[in-house]
Amino acid sequence: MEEKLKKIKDDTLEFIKSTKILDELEDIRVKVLGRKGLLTGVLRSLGELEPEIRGMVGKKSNEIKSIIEEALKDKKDELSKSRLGDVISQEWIDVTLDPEKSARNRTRGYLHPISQIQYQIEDIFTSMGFQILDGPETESDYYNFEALNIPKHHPARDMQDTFWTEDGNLLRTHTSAIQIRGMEKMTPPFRVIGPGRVFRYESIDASHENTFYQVEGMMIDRNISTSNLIYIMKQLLSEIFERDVKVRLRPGYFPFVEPGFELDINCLICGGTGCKVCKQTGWVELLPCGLVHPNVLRFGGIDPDEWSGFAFGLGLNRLIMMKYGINDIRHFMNGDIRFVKQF
Ligand code: FA5
Repeated sequence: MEEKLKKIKDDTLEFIKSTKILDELEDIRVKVLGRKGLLTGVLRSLGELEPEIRGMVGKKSNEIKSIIEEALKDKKDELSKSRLGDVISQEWIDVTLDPEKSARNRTRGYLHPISQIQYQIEDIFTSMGFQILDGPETESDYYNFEALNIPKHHPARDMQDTFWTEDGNLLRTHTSAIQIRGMEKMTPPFRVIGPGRVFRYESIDASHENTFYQVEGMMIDRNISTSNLIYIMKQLLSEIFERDVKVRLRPGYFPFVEPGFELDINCLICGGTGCKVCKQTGWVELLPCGLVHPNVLRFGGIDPDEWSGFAFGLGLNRLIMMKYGINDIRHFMNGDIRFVKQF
């Protein structure tokens, strides 16, 4: 019996020493100390033993039970600690890090309101089947003026004061330059928008910048009329402002559209009573537009007898000013992070 007890003890301690798996400790506990375990069996059979060895076997069994329990506890502590170490070193998310104190929380960036509105407009138009085009900020005279029906020495060139480069190119004065590039690439029918930054050699005031943002839009198809234009413009404004806004359409002159319109919005800063943003008129020019001039279609390689279209040029800075009640356009470019953080 003594030998049997020694074997139970040695085998169990050897197993506990060698295992690296936490769950196996429970298995061996059940196998040796459980209700039907090896050592429990010995203790249960004490009554069948000769009285002279019964005391010795009982005492020895209880000693072995204590030794095994102790060894199980020590091994369990050891494996638990090393498992935590493994988890911490393998997992890249430290769930114990305090988010309030973490550097990541403090250095979070913000999308500029112009980017936000541009992405929103892109979503609105792509959901209506428009594709997004890009174009260069440094443009040629051809794409910015000539192909838009503004030949050299045409008085309409004075409508947009221009930054010229020494090699005869220019900083694009409007995103309409993207129109011709689009027509050259696409086969009608098509719908495109071209968002981007534009530059004008202008004096700055509450509603004029020398660097600002526009989104150009163009739809070419058979039998496009002013009704198509008005429908799309209304759709755009109702989604942007999420409420009814008062707009007016009045004749406007742009050499690249015929007829041309100015779509003005009732000033949301002063409610139409007059302020420095609307220059006391109660209205803000927001969205010039019109039906594409046949000459412009020809420049783009499109037959005006078969195809027609509308185009518009939306000023993004003024749109955001109206949406959020910002009373000075200079906030967009002054780099003050407190302004950007509000959106
Ligand atoms: C144009 O730039 C035309 N290319 C728009 C167009 C496209 C007309 C297609 C017809 C068909 P305009 O110069 O009005 O038009 O500028 C368009 C918009 O840009 C204005 O309504 C206004 O919202 C904005 N904008 C113009 N000048 C400035 C400026 N200096 N500062 C800030 N926003 C401006």
